[in-house]
Amino acid sequence: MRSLPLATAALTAAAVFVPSLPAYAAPAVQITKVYYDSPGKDLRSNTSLNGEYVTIYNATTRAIDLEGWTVKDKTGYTYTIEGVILGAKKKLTIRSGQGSDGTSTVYWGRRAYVWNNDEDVAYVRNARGKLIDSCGYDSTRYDYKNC
Ligand SMILES: [Ca+2]
Ligand SMILES: [Ca+2]
Repeated sequence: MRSLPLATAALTAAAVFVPSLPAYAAPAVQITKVYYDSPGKDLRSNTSLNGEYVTIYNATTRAIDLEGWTVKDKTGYTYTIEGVILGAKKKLTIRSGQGSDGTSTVYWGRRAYVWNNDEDVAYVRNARGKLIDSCGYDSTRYDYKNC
């Protein structure tokens, strides 16, 4: 039997495989908002730092254990989620400053901003480091981005 050239074989495999996938698979956990320019002057007060946040959303109908998941910016600042099981259709807000973690809000604990006012990208990865969702922006005309 004549073997197909490699490229053709790969193309054939892809042609068979792709149609079986949904046209668009929405991430199980989605970044819904990055509030990157906190209200008022950016004087690094804890209130101002906490005015900066990213919100993620469990789009599924089951709870997801976010232990070990990370939120990262373009520079590489990383927040690792601990002790949060996000209920079905629930949101978790990660504020940049310091505070007491709750079920719907957790604190990065930084004394400096994470999300650049001009442009940045938020990445959410699961505990195994797989990229689950990202949200980028590049405008100073707005203070936040709905993803
Ligand atoms: Ca500001
Ligand atoms: Ca940044």
